[in-house]
Amino acid sequence: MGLRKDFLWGGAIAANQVEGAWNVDGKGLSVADVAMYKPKVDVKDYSKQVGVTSESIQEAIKTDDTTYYPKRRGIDFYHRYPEDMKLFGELGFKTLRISIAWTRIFPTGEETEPNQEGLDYYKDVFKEMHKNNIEPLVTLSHYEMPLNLAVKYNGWVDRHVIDMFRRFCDACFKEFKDDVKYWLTFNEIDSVTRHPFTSAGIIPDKSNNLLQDEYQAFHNQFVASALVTKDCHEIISGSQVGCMLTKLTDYPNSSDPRDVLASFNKNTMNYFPGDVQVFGEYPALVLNFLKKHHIKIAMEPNDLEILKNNTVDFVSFSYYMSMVSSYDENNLELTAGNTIVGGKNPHLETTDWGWTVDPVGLRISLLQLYDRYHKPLFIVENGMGAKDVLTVDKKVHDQYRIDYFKAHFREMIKAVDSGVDLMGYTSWAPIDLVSASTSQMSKRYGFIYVDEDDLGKGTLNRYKKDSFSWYQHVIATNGQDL
Ligand code: BGP
Repeated sequence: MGLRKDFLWGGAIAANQVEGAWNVDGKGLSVADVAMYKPKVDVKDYSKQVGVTSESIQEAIKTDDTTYYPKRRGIDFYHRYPEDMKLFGELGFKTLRISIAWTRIFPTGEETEPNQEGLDYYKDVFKEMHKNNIEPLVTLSHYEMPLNLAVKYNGWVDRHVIDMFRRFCDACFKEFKDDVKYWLTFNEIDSVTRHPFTSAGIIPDKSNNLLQDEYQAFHNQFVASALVTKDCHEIISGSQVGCMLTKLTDYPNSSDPRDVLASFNKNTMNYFPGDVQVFGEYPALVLNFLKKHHIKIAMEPNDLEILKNNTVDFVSFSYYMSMVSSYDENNLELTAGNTIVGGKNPHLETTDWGWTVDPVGLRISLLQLYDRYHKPLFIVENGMGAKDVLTVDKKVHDQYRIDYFKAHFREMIKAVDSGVDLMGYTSWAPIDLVSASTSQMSKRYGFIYVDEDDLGKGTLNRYKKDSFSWYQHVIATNGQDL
């Protein structure tokens, strides 16, 4: 048994966390460009890390600062991608997951013609990938919608955004039809209710009814995802389109049936966006939840048909941690709660950011997803954020990262041996980058160290960590020698 021969080993990054060059070659402002690095916020307080207000956006628009807006500078991948791609080639990557910044192609989202400079940039990135024998896997929307659409329309709450997104995607499909076969529509689509601004451009203080707006945004994204899946299949023959979910595997805190019920409820809400994209319909339990909470989703007459007829080819997901639920005696029903922090699990260690380390949870997740969806799976994010130390001789001894991956790969292979159809694995992230939630550089994930600190100081030089040659060997032996 073991992994398939053409297993797609690689790494995953996102435009807004690596590129920098936030205001060059016609790029417009994206929601990521106004995300602040907040040194005083507790790294374990997720909601405060990603929160924005109308006021904070206006302040951000007025300044050219990159010190406290680190996603504007990234790791300068925009200029250094040939060097980085060579390193990925050296690692033996079969694939690299990147995203295309919508604002490089349509700076405000409302233009009718694409920005040629943006298209040319990605054309060259793909050329560089192919030169290194790396197959691109491209996310169309990874936390970087045009800021203009957030400010003007409250993001995905407004149905007009569907047409604008479709225009952007179609421009990409036409331009890159000979370069890219594998596409993902929305990164971690379930995150709309976790961080509505980053994920869907919803500015919470502009919403009279946030829950209502979030579910409307979900619906509009589902329809958009289905329509661009259809377009992609039509424009690029042989293309494959996947959904992308955050797998937040939840365990009951005890065998008390009420804890089991609470955990079931949590998992049901976590599965819901995947269910819509794979089965092409809303689950009955979620429809009932919406009704009970007086959430009315505005739909066009043929929306449900669009969803039904354009489901995804494969299911991709991120896996970082598992969670634990205990019952709340006042509420044993489904709730919108979609947090990433649950109760403590005494069996598991956590990272410095409070994320549990649970390799068996990856095996469970693979089995659950395959059992539920019967579609090929793709792990497109998994990794460990850590505070690495660069020694004076420019080494990083990250045995803890090797241990983390080793344990996860063992469980991944066991799941495959149980019959799960797994297309590939891309680590998050092969190179240090700006953290999505905390905007820190010091939450490092890479096999490649980037000399840059939280405030943007450093040479930006790249150094191979100990884990670099280890991962290289794992890929070379197709996971047989860990
Ligand atoms: C996922 C995102 C990524 C990424 C990763 C790690 O939610 O898709 O963009 O960054 O998590 O999270 P963080 O950067 O917050 O540590």
